[in-house]
Amino acid sequence: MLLKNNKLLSDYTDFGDKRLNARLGKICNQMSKGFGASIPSSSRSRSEMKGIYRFFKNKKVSMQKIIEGHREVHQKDRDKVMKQTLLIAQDSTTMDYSRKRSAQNFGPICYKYHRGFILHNSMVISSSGVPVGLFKQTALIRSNESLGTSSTNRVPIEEKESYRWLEHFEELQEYYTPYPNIEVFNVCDREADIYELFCKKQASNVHLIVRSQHNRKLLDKSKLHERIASSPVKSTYQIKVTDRETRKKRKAKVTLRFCQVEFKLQAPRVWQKELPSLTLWVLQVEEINPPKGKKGVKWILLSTKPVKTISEAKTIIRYYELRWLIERFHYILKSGGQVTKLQLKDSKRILNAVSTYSVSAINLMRVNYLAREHPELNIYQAGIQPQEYRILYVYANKNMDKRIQFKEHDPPSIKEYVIVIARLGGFMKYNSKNSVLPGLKTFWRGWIKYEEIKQTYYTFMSMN
Ligand SMILES: [Mn+2]
Repeated sequence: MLLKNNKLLSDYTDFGDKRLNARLGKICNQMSKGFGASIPSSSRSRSEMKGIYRFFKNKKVSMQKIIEGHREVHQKDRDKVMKQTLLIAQDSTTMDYSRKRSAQNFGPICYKYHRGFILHNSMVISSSGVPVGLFKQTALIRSNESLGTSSTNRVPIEEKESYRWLEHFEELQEYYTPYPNIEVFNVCDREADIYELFCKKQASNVHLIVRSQHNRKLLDKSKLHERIASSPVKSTYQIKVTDRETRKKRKAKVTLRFCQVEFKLQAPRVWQKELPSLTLWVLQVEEINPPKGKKGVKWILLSTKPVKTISEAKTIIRYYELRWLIERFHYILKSGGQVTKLQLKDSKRILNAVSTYSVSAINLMRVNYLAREHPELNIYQAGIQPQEYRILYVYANKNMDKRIQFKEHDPPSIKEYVIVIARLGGFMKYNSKNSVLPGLKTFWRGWIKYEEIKQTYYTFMSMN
């Protein structure tokens, strides 16, 4: 699957240089094989390693170009779809390079002596909860002087760090406006509760779902949070929530409230433009009787899409729940991909490497979540080549379990395929009937081993 995708990647990437385009595809393949390993140890030869370093330092290569190329791969059929809903989760994560060679080329993060950058991502997720790819990726490198001044409000939004949320939102409106058959929900956490962001909404097929942070004053002088809390409960139902610390899922019984609200930024300051008033829909889910010692779920969400029925409200809540996947992406990129261990010298090379690793990380996540959300899909439908599946199954049959049989005309489901890969990574809870799925980390460990096995197989084949 990765191979197939990466071949396509070079067809869509345009660095203005054909050889460079082809290199990106190759390098993404390379990175996914050694995902989590250093560049020298994932290279087969010195020249291959040097090739990667040269690619990262090439003037024509940039974070933007890499992600745009990748985006054209996963969005290539956008003019053919009849009707589709996409979620795009936006979020930031800090990348700490304090103890690395590149530290001086970055800026402060959190504290003065911590150095690195803020990575901001927009990640495309299918409405059934499968990661599709990245839409946009930007890096924010602070200047030394900026530290400690970010709390001041006395600058126009365009000069603020939080402008990144608006920038990503504007680009995705521009991108999807010509495709009215695709409905897009941009899903953000509390950090994005920015008045100016809501004012940017124009495209009728692109909506915002943002978790509310500020208890804003409404046009009728009441307050947003009190207003929603006092509106009638429309439904009581169960949702699945993931515990932040243990990452275990549990069922939560919640009440659901929603209503329409109108507000306007009170008396704009001199540095603010006169902004229009906003009509939004506010939703609240609140857990009834959370388990002892747990802080129950309570979300207040703002939606630019009208919410009139209970089922529309539940859909918005579900989309917000799926925002969790971007946190998983940041986790796998940092802890699995080990991108903060990179020992490249300058910041440009690091940023290019981060984007390349990001493409690999998201491909890996996609296979894993496809198995969770569409377990019955057969692997051919999921785009996996018979050859790849054959290598895996022959190996597993000989070394792990006699029951794992390769049957060309009776391909396994994506769920079984993911479990067999994860077993290479030490996943033990396996029986063919009622098995749980592996976590991302185990899957990723198995994936690396699987890549090695494939590599060995191809090497031997080429000798004959
Ligand atoms: Mn966040």
